[in-house]
Amino acid sequence: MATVTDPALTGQATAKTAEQAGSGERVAGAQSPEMTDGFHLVIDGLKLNGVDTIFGLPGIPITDFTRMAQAAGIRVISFRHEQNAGNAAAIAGFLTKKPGICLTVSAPGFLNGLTALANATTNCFPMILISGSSEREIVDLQQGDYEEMDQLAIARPLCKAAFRVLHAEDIGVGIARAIRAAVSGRPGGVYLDLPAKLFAQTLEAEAGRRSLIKVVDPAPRQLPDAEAVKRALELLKGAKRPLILLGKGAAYAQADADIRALVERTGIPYLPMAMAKGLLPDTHEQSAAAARSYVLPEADVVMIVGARLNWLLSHGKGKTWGGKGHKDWGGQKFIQVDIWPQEMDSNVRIDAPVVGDIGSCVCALLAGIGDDWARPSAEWLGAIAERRDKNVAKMAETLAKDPVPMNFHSALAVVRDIVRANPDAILVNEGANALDFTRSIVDMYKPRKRLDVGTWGIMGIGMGFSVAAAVVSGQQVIAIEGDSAFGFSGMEVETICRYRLPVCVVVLNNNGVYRGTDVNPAGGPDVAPTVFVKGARYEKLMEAFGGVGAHVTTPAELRKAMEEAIRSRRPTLVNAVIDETAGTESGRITSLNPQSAKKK
Ligand code: FYN
Ligand code: ADP
Repeated sequence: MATVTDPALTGQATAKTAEQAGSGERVAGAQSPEMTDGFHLVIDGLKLNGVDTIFGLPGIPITDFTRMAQAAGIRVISFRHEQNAGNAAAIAGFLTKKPGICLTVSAPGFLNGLTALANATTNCFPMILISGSSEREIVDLQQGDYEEMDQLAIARPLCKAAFRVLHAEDIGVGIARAIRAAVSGRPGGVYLDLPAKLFAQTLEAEAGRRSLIKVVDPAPRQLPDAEAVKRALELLKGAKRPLILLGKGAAYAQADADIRALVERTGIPYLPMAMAKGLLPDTHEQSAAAARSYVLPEADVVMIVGARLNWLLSHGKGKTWGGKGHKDWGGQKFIQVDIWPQEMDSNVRIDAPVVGDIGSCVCALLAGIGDDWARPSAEWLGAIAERRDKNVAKMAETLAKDPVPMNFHSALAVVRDIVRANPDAILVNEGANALDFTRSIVDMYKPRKRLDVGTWGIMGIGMGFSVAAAVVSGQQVIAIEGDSAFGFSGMEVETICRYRLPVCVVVLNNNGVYRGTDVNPAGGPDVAPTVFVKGARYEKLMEAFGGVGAHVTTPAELRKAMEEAIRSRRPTLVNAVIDETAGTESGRITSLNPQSAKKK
């Protein structure tokens, strides 16, 4: 426990008289008790609960806190924008199953961190946004305090839980509540509001020590009901065309061996969602990723493990699932394994809900799958293999081409080889075309190695995710960025250089949002809204901070630059010039763009 020696308490105190003794006041010459304060209680409370890293951005009222935290041995990673620090904390939570900590200043800093907090909650990533805030009594009277804002009220609708601590003796409870809320049940984002005055409040060190809580079993196992498991297995056993759908919840659960055993022991084909790729190697014979639009409508029983039937899965209905119309169900029977009971029936009927933590649920399911489990029919497996092989062959043909200028396929064919040669590297991926092409072209081989835009399709996670992935794993990070997406967090290349992180950023530069070919329909001097400066040299940004910059126009140059980056583990940015006509509007979700009924 860090103590503070308060001259006000030490010097003058000794002069007090006997009657003060009665009043609990110190007797003349008595040793003044050790004292602590809000700064140190927060630091000690976080350390007590295993927090070893804080992602943040110093400023009023938390700058001294960042210094003291660093002095106390917590790694403080400072960013250039709070949203990136928040994204870093969120993905650290996904990778470690411990809440990632983001620390911001009040009001605008808090708001900048809020997007990341809401994204973390949407993606079920455990993180805690800790923000300094202005004084309650002034805010509640709206008297115009410095950076005045009721942050607690603003954060509440955007996260899983939100708390404010007003008294130093409550800091321990505040931190404990935040940690338990972030990781228990369905993980998510939590906001912890610490008004500026709290940091300077003092408390006797012993009382401070006693007020801190080491959270016991923050994410308790949630065992599924045996009847539910039995019902699910019966449904799966009776399936003619079964399919297992693995989502990022399954990746988060860190039950890799059991999930692999569930797939391999049943012989059932599986479809990984983007951040579940690598739970089993994408080259696995049971992977149906390359036959996606065949297996979804054709499957008769689908077991969903840690995924939601949200927009990414067309809400479990419509043409994607063989439904006639947009809202028609496809007739599949669904088994859903999820820790969040309310996820069941969120879009279509779940015939066999299995509520519990994925580790316990898969374990219970495996216990019911004996060696006599009937594997799927050769007809079903054969039909999938036929579609998959056709798609794989088509892809291979496209990847073998070597067009000039380079396009997404010829550039990503290199990335595909690089990731195959470095399966422990973590791939961060964002953009529209840069995202969708990378997802289907670049195979993943190990769990939790692909980090992308997730449930919201959010742009801007690139550099925050890359910094956190390198910091918490020590592994090489490869960030495949669309040029527009990169712009959202590009300034953090300075942060990557400052901490000498092994991050290789590849900007797929096609001169604009989606592509660089739009023209200004009004014919004026301004470029079209989606078009950027032509021939931008993004690599210079990295060089500006002492990192390595590479400007490449061919697959061979790209391969050389990436191999050198991985060999040296130096911060590197590869500006990969891509054909500006390559790519489609919004990648593979063009249909989400509303069309004007008015004829051009
Ligand atoms: C997949 N495919 C492959 C492979 N993997 N072919 C060959 N080899 C391999 N390895 C095939 C797959 O079977 C599909 O073909 C096609 O490639 C696309 O597969 P994908 O990408 O998995 O599936 P699809 O249909 O695009 O999935 C819909 C989706 C996905 C919405 C889940 O597009 C998605 O996750 N999009 C995220 C979009 C986003 O968030 N963008 C950021 C905001 S953009 P067929 O089976 O023949 O169909 C801001 O503007
Ligand atoms: P994807 O985007 O890959 O489809 P989603 O983020 O939509 O995945 O879904 C993840 C689901 O996994 C959420 O419904 C969440 O409640 C669930 N989940 C997350 N962690 C666990 C866990 N440890 N045990 C059980 N379910 C989990």
